[in-house]
Parts: sequence; C-alpha cells; structure tokens
Amino acid sequence: MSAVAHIKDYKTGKFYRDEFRGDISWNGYEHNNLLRNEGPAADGTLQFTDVAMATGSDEIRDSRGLATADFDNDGDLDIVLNNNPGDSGRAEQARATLLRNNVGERRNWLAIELTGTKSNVDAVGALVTVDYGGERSVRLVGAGSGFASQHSSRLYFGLGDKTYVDGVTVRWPNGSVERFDKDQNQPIATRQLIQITEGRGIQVLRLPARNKKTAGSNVVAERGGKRFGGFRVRPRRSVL
Ligand SMILES: [Ca+2]
Ligand SMILES: [Ca+2]
Ligand SMILES: [Ca+2]
Repeated sequence: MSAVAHIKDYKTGKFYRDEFRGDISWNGYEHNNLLRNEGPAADGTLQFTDVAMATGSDEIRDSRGLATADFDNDGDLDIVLNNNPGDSGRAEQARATLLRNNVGERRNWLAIELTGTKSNVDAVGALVTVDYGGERSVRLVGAGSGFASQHSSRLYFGLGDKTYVDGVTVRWPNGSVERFDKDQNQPIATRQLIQITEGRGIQVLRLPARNKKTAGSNVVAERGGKRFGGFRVRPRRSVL
C-alpha cells in the first residue's frame, strides 16, 4: 500500500490507514530539520543536533526536495528547497527557498570542477581526494542527489585554516587516476576554484565575484529582518 499519494486521496482513506500513521502527521507541513554532525561519541556512533530553529531554516512549508550549490560564489555551499503547494492552490507555496550559508566562507575552502574527456564529460562517478595537513577529505561527483533534486557537480572541501593543500587526487569514472601535488611543483592554494580536465591538467581560477548590488536587490524577504545563525532565509524568490 502506498503512503500518502495526495492529500485528497489520503482524506478518503483509499491510500492511507491510521494504523500506518499512528500519532505522526505526514501532511508535509511540519517544520524542516537541519542536522549538524557533532562527530563521533565515545562509543563511535555519530551524533547529530537539530539546529533548524536556531538557524532559521525550520521551513514550515511542504518541502520535497533539497540540493546544495554555492549560489553566491563565496566558497561555501548554500541550500535550496523545492516546495509543494499541495491543496492550497497558492502558487507562492511552491516557490523555492534559498538558505544562504553566511558562516562557511569564514574558513578556508577549495572548489573543484571536473571535465571528463575519456570518461563522461560531467565526470559523474569521479572520486576526488584532497590531502591537507595530515587530513584527508573525499567527495564524489554524483547524479540524482535527492527527490527531484540535483546538487551542483562542483565539489567543495572545507579546509579550516589551511592555506594550501598537499595534494588532489582524481579517480576518473573510467578508473584512471591523476594526482596533482607539491612534489610535482603544483602547490594548490585554498580559497580558489580549480578546474581539472581529464588528461589535460588543472586550471586555477577565482570564483566569479558576486555583484553585491545585484545580489542585494534579490533579497525580497528576510525573516523578521534578522539573520539566523549561519543562514539567512530568503523565501520569496526562486533561484532555479
Ligand atoms: Ca516543512
Ligand atoms: Ca555560498
Ligand atoms: Ca556564504
């Protein structure tokens, strides 16, 4: 049996029975959650804290999809939500929500874009490893990140206070591996975008500067005129 296909069907009981629902509402109009990874506890299990209300990202509308991308090109990932109008008949209920990350750019980062030549051109399936100061981060270029959503294929690595990375390794979808590192006289500074084309090396770029005047005019509403923690809520303008 399906769960809720549509609220009108759900009200008929045709697709839905209370025995499945219990005391939980599944109508979609619950506050969204945003879970912060607190790292492992003493027993090794990962701990998470819901910071949605504290950061102003506890959207009440019926959000159905989520994707991340650096919408303002400042070096951190922002979040966009797709929302469902349901039975409201109100188009504004379906407008996307953009949650701008206002803290991530304070620390250092590296953005990486891949272009395949022998592999698929979007490099879907590529695995990128960044080594820095004895630590290692890994990102995968994926497709179909979530329901009706697709993350940006540009990869972002948070690097704390590091100003250079020791090496970048790309395992392309066809299995070939390329490494760029200091030993090859290719030190890579953080806070930059590097574009890697399969078999043709890297190009180091700065992210396109954000036009503050234009960006400011896009801000239609901020909840209560406030910034909430790391996020500013801009619920009235689709960016897609
Ligand atoms: Ca919601
Ligand atoms: Ca950003
Ligand atoms: Ca930011």
